[in-house]
Amino acid sequence: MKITGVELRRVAMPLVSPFRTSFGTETERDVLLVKVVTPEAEGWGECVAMSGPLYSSEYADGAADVMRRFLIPALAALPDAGAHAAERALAPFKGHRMAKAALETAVLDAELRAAGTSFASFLGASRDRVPCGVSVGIMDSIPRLLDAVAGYVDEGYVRVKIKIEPGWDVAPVRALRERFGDDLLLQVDANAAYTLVDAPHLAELDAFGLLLIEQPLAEDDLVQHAALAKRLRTPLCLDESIESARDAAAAISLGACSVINVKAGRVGGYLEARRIHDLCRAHGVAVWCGGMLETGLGRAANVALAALPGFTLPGDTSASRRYYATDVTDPFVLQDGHLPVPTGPGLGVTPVPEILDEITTFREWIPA
Ligand code: NPQ
Ligand code: MG
Repeated sequence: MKITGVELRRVAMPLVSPFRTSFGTETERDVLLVKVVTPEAEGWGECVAMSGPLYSSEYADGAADVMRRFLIPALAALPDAGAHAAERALAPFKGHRMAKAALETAVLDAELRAAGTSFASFLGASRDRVPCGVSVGIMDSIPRLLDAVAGYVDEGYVRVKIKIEPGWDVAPVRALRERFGDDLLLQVDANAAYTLVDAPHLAELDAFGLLLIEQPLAEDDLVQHAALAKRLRTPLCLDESIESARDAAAAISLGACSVINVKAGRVGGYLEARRIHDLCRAHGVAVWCGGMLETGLGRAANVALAALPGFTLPGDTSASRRYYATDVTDPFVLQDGHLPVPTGPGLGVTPVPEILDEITTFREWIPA
């Protein structure tokens, strides 16, 4: 499979409601999509970088730049560009994992479409549907949070995660327990908003039977996460800190976490994401599939990944309408709290051309 060229596309997708985290408020998803063209098939990838470097150091314009200057030329030089060859060709370039993941995913999609194999079957999925959780942003008040969560529970979500930050943590969790009871699967995500000084305060969350607390401390501090984990009964989950299978191995050895949020974009692609799954499964560390407000393209790949046997906790694999009134693909619709794993070749979904064109803000063709 020789690459003919790559199309970069920026699309603007308004969110159905603002999404506030400890690092900011998003009202629109500004996404970079890539399409890899080969004589046999086309493949799609979605770059999960935000428009600004707030969740991680990567950002959409930076990802597009490193793709066009370095990553796409390296792929274009390959005589036979499968996903494994693509991963090897991109490895010499440091960092830029979200940019690499988007390209590797597009190459894999093209490869699998040509072979008639689905992402799920390529990755080793063991289920045909996955249970879905929902990530709920920081709200202006507790009544608003309770209303929002009630809506999601009514829709059927099997697990709720709320974003927390200093000043919005124990009280909202207590209110959720009072309103929805102890049976609601509930977890919290701090996106690195605390320091180890907050350990006694975070330990107050132990009273509420949370599934886990996600990324309480800085992304580059496994040692302090290990110290914090010893002081909490709530299982500690890492997100931003885990950028590779090597990071996951280090975190497990250090006792920095007992759960890992796997996001293929954050770790450089679905091949590395699967390695983290395999490593965690061997160590009895639970994994679940995170989300980055993906369009239907990224969502399809996430749902396939979440169908692997080691994904024992519900993921942030929400339905399209959690974020978007109109998705670029046929929407993912929740059925009894689950999403169906796509079965068609590759991602099993394609962008609807008219919708894609309508939301495109920038388009560039890079010939190989
Ligand atoms: C997390 N995702 O687990 C991330 C953070 C996040 C579903 O909670 C635009 C693009 C806005 C990516 C907001 C969820 C985002 C984003 C939050 C990612 O930490
Ligand atoms: Mg997170």
